[in-house]
Amino acid sequence: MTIDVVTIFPTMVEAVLQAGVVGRAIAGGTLDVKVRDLRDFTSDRHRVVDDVPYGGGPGMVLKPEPIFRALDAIEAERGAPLTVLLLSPQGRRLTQAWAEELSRAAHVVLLCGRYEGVDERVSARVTEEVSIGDYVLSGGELPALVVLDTVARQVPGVVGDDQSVAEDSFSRGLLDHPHYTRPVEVEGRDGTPLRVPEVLLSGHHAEIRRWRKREAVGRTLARRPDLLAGAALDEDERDILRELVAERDRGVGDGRD
Ligand code: 4HQ
Repeated sequence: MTIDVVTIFPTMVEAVLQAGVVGRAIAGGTLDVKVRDLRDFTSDRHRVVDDVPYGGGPGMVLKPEPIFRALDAIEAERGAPLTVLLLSPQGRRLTQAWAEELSRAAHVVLLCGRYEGVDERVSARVTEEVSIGDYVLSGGELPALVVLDTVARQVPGVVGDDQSVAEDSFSRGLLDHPHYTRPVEVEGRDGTPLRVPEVLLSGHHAEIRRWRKREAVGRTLARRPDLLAGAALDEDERDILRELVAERDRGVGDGRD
């Protein structure tokens, strides 16, 4: 998969892309990321990318022509119409399901805005606007990196173990179960022993699987009940959910708070 990122902060984007799983996928050629400096597509001596808003008001707006020239250059290189994703709080909210869909594309362009936003006429070249959530950031670079990371993880070969990606809790619409590692006991703030749940030390793999399902379903019911409507639960998980809901409705505590 190839991802073009158009930004006025190419070094910021490149720095993040060096690290971790995505960095390795780029170094190994599984993923091709091209970071394009929007200023390279200006035509004036000062490489100006922004201007004051028509109608007045605070802040600056990204000019359309450098963006058009950048997209023209990418399109000429690809020799095909582009899928252009503009990062914007006005966009469609990014979900795991959408990220999985995007990962099946051969190519996408991530267009990062800055300042108050992008001249509206750029929308003529935008396939879809993407929001990563209802909060305001200083620019589209961090959202673009979020989209890139979650899409890249779904590309075969990017994460070492394809099975772990497929089984990722969010792919199934559930929160994850708790994780523990050594040592088996650590000391809490007031000296209370904090132990790993006994079942995980038992070596009973069927019991461990059941415990993890119960934890995942229980946490989802307690913290994100909205997810359950769209979750792909297996038969065990559906049974567990029915039990937990019945307990909740009878007012039985589960020790979660
Ligand atoms: N911004 N999800 C403002 C975001 C954002 C978000 C990107 C800040 C665009 C102009 N993008 N610029 N939240 O806050 O995607």
